[in-house]
Amino acid sequence: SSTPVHLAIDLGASSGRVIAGSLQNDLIELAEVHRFANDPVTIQRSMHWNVHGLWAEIQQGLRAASQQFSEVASVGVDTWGVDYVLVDDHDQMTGPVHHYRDARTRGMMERAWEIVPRQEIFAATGLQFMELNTLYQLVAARLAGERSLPIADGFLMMGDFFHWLMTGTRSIEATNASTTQLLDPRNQTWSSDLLSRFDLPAKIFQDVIEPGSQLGVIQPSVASATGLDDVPVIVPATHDTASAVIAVPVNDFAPEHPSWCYISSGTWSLMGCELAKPLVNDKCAELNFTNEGGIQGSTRLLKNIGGLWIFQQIRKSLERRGTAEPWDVMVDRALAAKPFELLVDPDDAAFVAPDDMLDAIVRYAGRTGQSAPQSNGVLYRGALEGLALRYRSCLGMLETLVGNRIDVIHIVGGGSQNELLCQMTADACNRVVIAGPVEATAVGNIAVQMMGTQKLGSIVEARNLIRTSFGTKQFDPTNAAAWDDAAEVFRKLEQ
Ligand code: ADP
Ligand code: LRH
Repeated sequence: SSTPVHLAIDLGASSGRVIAGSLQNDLIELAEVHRFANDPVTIQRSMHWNVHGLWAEIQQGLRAASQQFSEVASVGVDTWGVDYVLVDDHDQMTGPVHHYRDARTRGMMERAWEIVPRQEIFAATGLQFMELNTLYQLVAARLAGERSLPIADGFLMMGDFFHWLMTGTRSIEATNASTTQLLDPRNQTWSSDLLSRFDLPAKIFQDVIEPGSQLGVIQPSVASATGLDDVPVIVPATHDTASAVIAVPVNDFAPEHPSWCYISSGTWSLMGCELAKPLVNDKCAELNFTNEGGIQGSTRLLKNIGGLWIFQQIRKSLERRGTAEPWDVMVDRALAAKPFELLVDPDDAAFVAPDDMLDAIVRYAGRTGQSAPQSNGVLYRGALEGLALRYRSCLGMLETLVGNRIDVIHIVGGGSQNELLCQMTADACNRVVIAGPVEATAVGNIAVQMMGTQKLGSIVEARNLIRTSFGTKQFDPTNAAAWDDAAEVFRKLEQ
């Protein structure tokens, strides 16, 4: 086609894709150009990302796009949060790229709090406490004396890293930088106090840039590998969750009294509200919610929930046993299974990185006084019901924090295709659920590229366009009462 396309490179924790987006008859049209798995690799006992493989896949996708479309207007990358790459003054990586599930951070929050008390870290950053945060990864690196840190000259987050490979220019984009727990959410500057007290080299953290800016163009070596000569790289909201939130199909932006919340549903479920400014108070700290950065200085007040990770890992376990089934078959079996036979708390520490998820769930059932699942249907259903019940708890906490009732839950991302989970969410939360778009992250990425090239004016305009461009599906609560009893049981399982 001859309409200019914008290319979103969207890397999730389970898969990556290159998606082309263009304006056709006043609607956004998407075309998936390339999709690939994103599987971690273990080197000795340490879990890493295969960044070389990802870069090869990205370039393959870019080449396919340059062959498929006559004009590529811009490119931008978004990825999962918290992970980083260190580079030296010779433009070489100084060490491996650790996966946030790598065991090196076990116990590191407690170690960090001995250096700077928990309340002070929260006051400085407004972030939820999770062992996987960049801060605890860097503390782990520092305490272990990892050599890659002192010789580093630059710190890049994953999206910044691929932008650097594409353009040769180093930058740190604001939304993903907000996941480090080292950035002040009120003015988007690095906390020099935290950096110095944790003895982290301040010089490697350059000032953050806002999404929407043009970083540069595809550099010659990459242009010859991909066929994308001189194509601008426009930095989107590089944190995948920030991009996904941009694509929530509502008609307002950062409302004062939010009547809707989102669940960005993939490997993780990120559930929260979009606010105009951070909410850094005691209640937020107590409920362990986070103030991550959104588009145009907005705040994503949210909580990380274990998400479809368990569902994905059940499938991996079954794959090893030669009995894995496709997602839709898993959902069908869960639908046919008896309700509330097994409840799995997605945030139980046992599920962060078990060697085998099936074994972990059987052990969990034993430990929590539940019977081990006797069929795959019960197993799948227990994972989904646990997730829906966790959403219910989280909704209650969110309403406490924002101080009003939330009427509608928007589910976006790959998990919005799981209609059983959407219905369970509506029932468990007793709220209307609106599902879609599925590729919200890529859509949000593309919308910011369109704003950066003056094709779209504002977030509200982008959202109106997104709403008309992509179908959504509504789920109304049906048997909320049945979930009240299950919620009682579930409350005892939550840690
Ligand atoms: P991430 O960005 O974290 O890699 P995605 O947003 O791509 O995750 O969502 C992946 C998840 O979407 C899968 O784990 C799976 O549970 C769910 N999913 C994908 N396709 C389907 C489908 N056809 N039916 C139900 N669920 C699906
Ligand atoms: C979702 C996500 C989430 C982070 C996690 C590491 O993909 O970016 O927002 O907390 O990955």
